[in-house]
Amino acid sequence: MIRYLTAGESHGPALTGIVEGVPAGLPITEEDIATHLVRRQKGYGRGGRMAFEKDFATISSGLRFGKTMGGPIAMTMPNRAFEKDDAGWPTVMNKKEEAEGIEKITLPRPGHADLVGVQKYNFDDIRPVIERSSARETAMRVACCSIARQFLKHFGIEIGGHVMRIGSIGYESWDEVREIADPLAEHGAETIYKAADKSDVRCLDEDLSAQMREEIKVRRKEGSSLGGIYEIVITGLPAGLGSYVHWDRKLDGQLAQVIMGTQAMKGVEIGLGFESGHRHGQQVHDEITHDGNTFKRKTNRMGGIEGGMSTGMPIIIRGVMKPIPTMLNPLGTVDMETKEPKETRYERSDVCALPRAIVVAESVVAPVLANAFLEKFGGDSISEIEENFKSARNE
Ligand code: EPS
Repeated sequence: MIRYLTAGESHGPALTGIVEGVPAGLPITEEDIATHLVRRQKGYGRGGRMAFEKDFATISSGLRFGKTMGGPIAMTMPNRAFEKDDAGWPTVMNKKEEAEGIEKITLPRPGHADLVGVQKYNFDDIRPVIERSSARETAMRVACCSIARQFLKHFGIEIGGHVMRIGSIGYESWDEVREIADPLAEHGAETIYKAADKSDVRCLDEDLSAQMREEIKVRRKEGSSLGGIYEIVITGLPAGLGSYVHWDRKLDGQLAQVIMGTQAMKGVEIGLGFESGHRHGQQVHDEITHDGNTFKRKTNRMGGIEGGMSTGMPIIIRGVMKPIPTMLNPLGTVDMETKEPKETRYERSDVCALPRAIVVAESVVAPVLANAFLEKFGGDSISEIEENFKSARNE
């Protein structure tokens, strides 16, 4: 089973990652990983930092002659901000000595991990909370998950996401989204992300993209921020991954956890999701058909999962991201030291991180899907898994 850990602070010297459980013989290059790292850095609404970070994960173990060896894969990625910013991070984030005159941050931002983080870990300064709760960590998460993504791709399983809504601008209905996304998904879900990447807000609809950009511009001027809703589609997954027999083996439950485990996410749904509660049964369930070769569904409102198992139809996951809590226009808070009411202070931040966060969401589902696949067809090497997969399909 594939698992991974990341380490690192937003303004520390580097991020580190270890991926364990990847079968031997999987072709991987640092450039494959960089594809999604570069994508994660792009998008309208980002702040100043992405202008100088050049995310690239250097692999220091686990590969030989371009292929995995079955052992842990270790990666490092420097934070350019550590040296480049004039904030003096080597002093502020010094691992040994405390310097004189380092300003304590004592004004927690509503909606951020700030206040509960200091309460939990008994700090008198928000800095350590900011550093690890920051979405900077997602750079290494994307790198780690890209390896699982590469594994899936090897077996024809593709992942692609697009933005559905930013603030008040977005599609009106499920059908409207299906009309634009489903024809692309027929060519594999990567077609979706490649089409979405043509828009700097990662929306498949040109008119909506222009309106979303405008909405971000307006909120930036007002000193506010924006979140939104996105959709991740997965194609090529065979039927029967996951299980109904225990709660923790349900594929939808496992997918929901990794989406909710991503910074700033406040909700997740599979397929029609919450809208199923507004409709009656005839309008929700997907009629079963058979094309002479395999079972299909006439529609895919269940989002490719029934009973916690993949149906063989594309998996459709939607997530909602809250607006970033760091805003130029302040909100009311309390100074942790004096307990006096104050206004939040501003730090450099993105206005809308959704077009970037979508790459993180595409990435985090990959190890879950890879593990569901390995559970059924698993082996220690890619060739062994290929054999298992072929024989399960009677090839
Ligand atoms: C983040 C704040 C910003 C973002 C950062 C996440 O960083 P800074 O405070 O240095 O400007 O740019 O995101 C990244 C650095 C990244 O790579 O995604 C935060 O507070 O979460």
